[in-house]
Amino acid sequence: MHFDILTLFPEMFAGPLGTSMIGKARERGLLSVEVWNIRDYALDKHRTVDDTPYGGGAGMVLRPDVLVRAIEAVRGSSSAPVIYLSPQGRVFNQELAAELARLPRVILLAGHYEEIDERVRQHWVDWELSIGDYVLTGGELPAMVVVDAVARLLPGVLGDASSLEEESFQDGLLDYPQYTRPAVFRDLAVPEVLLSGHHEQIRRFRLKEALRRTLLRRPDLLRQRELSAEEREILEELIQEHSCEGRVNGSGCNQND
Ligand code: 9WO
Repeated sequence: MHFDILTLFPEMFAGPLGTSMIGKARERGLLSVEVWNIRDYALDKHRTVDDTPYGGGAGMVLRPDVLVRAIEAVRGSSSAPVIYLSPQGRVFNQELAAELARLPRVILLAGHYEEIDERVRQHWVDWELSIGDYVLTGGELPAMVVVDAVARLLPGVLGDASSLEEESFQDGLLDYPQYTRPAVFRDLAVPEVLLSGHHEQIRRFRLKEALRRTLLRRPDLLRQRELSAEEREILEELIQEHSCEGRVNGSGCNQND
């Protein structure tokens, strides 16, 4: 898969996308990332990329001629979608990451501080994505978040095929708790079942703890997800244990209770 990133700050991307799993995956040719400087498409002597807003007011606006020159140069004749990172976009999630991972190429447009001219948004941007309900100084960090979330889904990137399989076992649930040696640390014991070697009991324990965390911390995720018969049975047990019936955001039914 290929990512093109259009930005005014190309140097921001070197570290995060050159290190660790993503850096290795790029070296191995499993994915490629090209970072383009929007300023290279400004043609005047001072390489101006922005201008004052029509109607007045604070801030500056990225010029449509410069942006569109950059977008068209990078896109060429490809049909890769242009994705603008903005707080006004659809909220990015795992499902969208999986959808993007099926595409051969995407173009990420990261603005910085100022907004883009609305005509570019309406006629050249295909998708507008937000990584969450907060405002940043620019779309660069969100662009890196999208690359990271999508890249780890590409075949071979995580190396260990079972990590994704494991994840899909509990797709849409929060992770179960993990423990490592020693079995007792400062009087705190690892749950007995994990030392037992009973694989079926361990599987059920993990499923129950994943469901417990999801019920207590993110009940909204349970409402979005289909549950198997076993999961529904375990959830009933949990609702009893925590007295959560009908008040999943009430006392005893929250994180840390
Ligand atoms: C800047 C500004 C200046 C004066 C008046 C109004 C203004 N609005 C903005 C503004 O919203 N700037 C954004 C900064 C423009 C797009 C790039 N920026 C950005 C992206 N901030 N936060 C994001 C972002 C993207 C995806 N998910 C979360 C946050």
